[in-house]
Amino acid sequence: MTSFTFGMATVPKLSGDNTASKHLKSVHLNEEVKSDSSIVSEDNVKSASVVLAGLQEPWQCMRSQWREVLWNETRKETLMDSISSYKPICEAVSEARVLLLGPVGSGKSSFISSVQSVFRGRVTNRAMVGSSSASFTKKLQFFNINGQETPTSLVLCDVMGLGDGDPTGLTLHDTLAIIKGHAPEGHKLSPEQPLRAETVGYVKKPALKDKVHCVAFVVDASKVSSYSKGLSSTFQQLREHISDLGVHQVALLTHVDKVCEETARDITQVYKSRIIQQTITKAGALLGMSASYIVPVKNYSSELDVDVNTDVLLLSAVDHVLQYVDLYFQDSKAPESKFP
Ligand SMILES: Nc1nc2c(ncn2[C@@H]2O[C@H](COP(=O)(O)OP(=O)(O)O)[C@@H](O)[C@H]2O)c(=O)[nH]1
Ligand SMILES: [Mg+2]
Repeated sequence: MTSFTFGMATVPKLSGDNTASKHLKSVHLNEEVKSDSSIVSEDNVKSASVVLAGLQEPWQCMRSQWREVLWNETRKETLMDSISSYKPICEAVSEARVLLLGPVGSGKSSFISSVQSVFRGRVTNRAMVGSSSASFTKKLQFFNINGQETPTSLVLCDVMGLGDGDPTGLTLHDTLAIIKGHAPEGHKLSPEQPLRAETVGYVKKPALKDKVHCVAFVVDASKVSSYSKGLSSTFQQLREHISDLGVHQVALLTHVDKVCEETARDITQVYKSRIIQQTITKAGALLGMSASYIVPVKNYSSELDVDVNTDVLLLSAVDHVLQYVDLYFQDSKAPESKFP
């Protein structure tokens, strides 16, 4: 069984505006620059603008957020209510299944635990979070996100990391089998034993409820520039196949606290941080995806207590994912649905 060492693939162009690049053109000089008398000559301001446009500037923070997020308890409650009351628009489906895909250590299991923690009001480690370079999660695990009182209709699916040439990683064949709904919960994934009709528990004729309704790619912001070319072609090839199945894809950019000190200190700075904006653009290139599909996330890793702003960012990511889940259900309801 081959792992993810595929050749370059052409990726279907997805629509959506590139918010990041739009905003890059409208940066203002910040206070720090204006107050520095060695810089404020007309020529220097001009050249500073050029440097800004080219993004090689040293100024880290913008004055206003390039995506509008309200950071307060009310916003958190609103998001929690909307996620708790979320129901798939297809009657035949009671739960929305979202598959998290990404390299080992990108923060897939941590994201699941973090979302669980938000609803529990304390940091828990439910999905197995690992620190080794090998995949901790070998089984296909479904995590039902519990709301404040009752379970939500959201199920996050955790699997081992993508192969990227690693023979122990998840294969394209198994990834697609999971998305098509053939894999039973708890199935132990192994590149030597690909999922097939003879596999115990194999779902021969998956219904809509058995399938994955949205894929969320998970990438580590601190590694976006160092991920291999092979991983990029793996992503792009995967995206092509997943798009053929009619499944929408988004991406979560984790570890944002590791790339921007300001954001590590205060998560509400995340949409003001130029470094994070640039990293989102880079992640878009890595994934072959417009920046508008990518949201930054800071998972709970070493914290003992939840924090309202981190909660808002995590819940906003879930809300973002659910929008694309809904699109899938809308597509599947359309009379001219071309679902395989
Ligand atoms: N600082 C920081 N650490 C993170 C974040 N997300 C995950 N981690 C850490 O990264 C490591 C790998 O995370 P894990 O969830 O096991 O990755 P997985 O292999 O994709 O499931 C763990 O030590 C986590 O605590 C994050 O957003 N920020
Ligand atoms: Mg994991």
